[in-house]
Amino acid sequence: MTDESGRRRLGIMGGTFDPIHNGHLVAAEEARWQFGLDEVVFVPAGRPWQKRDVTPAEDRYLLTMLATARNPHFSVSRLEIDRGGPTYTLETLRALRDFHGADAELLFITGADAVLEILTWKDPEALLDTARFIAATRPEYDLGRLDLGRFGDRVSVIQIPALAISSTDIRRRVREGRPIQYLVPPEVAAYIDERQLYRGPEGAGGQDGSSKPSGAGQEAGDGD
Ligand code: DND
Repeated sequence: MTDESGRRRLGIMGGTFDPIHNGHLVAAEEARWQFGLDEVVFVPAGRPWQKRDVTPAEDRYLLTMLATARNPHFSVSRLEIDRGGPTYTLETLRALRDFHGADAELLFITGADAVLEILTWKDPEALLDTARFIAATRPEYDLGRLDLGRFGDRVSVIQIPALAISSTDIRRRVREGRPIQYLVPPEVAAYIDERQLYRGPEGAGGQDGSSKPSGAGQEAGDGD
């Protein structure tokens, strides 16, 4: 579907995806449907500078490929993985804008709580100029708490079925030998099992196999 001015609508689902789970997939699909997006491009972050001890990018990329393969409207980009250096969404959006030109409108999909964190990302004003943001939240969430007024019409909120799934919880479950079936696509569960991901203590495997932080910032919280 095109927008009023005939442009394609391109959804961008950025994430650390460590691992990707059904919450991410439901948010992307609901955004696609509600906004009539032609395509949703999943962009696994290469070096998420606000997180530490992230699983190697190639594993997260393959997990994302496996999780999205069955949806013809989903694709995966290596843009951030191949770019190197700390991952800034602004650079990604600018690259996509340069590639697609005026023919596409960019809509970046994120969790509703996370949208407030945009203010901590690199150059939030330029970000909001470059793309519109779709913030996914659960039904009956008190939207007043989100205080989105400051973003004007650049952020739209959509409601998705409550999914208390987080990557943090999935990593914890794998470590503790608890099931992750139905929380992630079966292909993702099989890959995690085959590659023995998330078996060691949290924080044991950094981006290059070490445990050093990827930059200043917090550890992964439960909102992932
Ligand atoms: P996360 O590390 O939160 O990804 O990163 C989200 C995006 O922000 C990535 O594209 C990052 O590169 C970008 N970022 C972060 C920090 C700084 C900068 C950029 C910068 O430019 O300076 P997760 O894999 O944890 O989550 C992916 C998305 O899915 C998030 O928006 C999260 O809120 C959302 N999500 C859910 N949505 C619906 N239901 C659930 C969800 N769990 C996570 N259950």
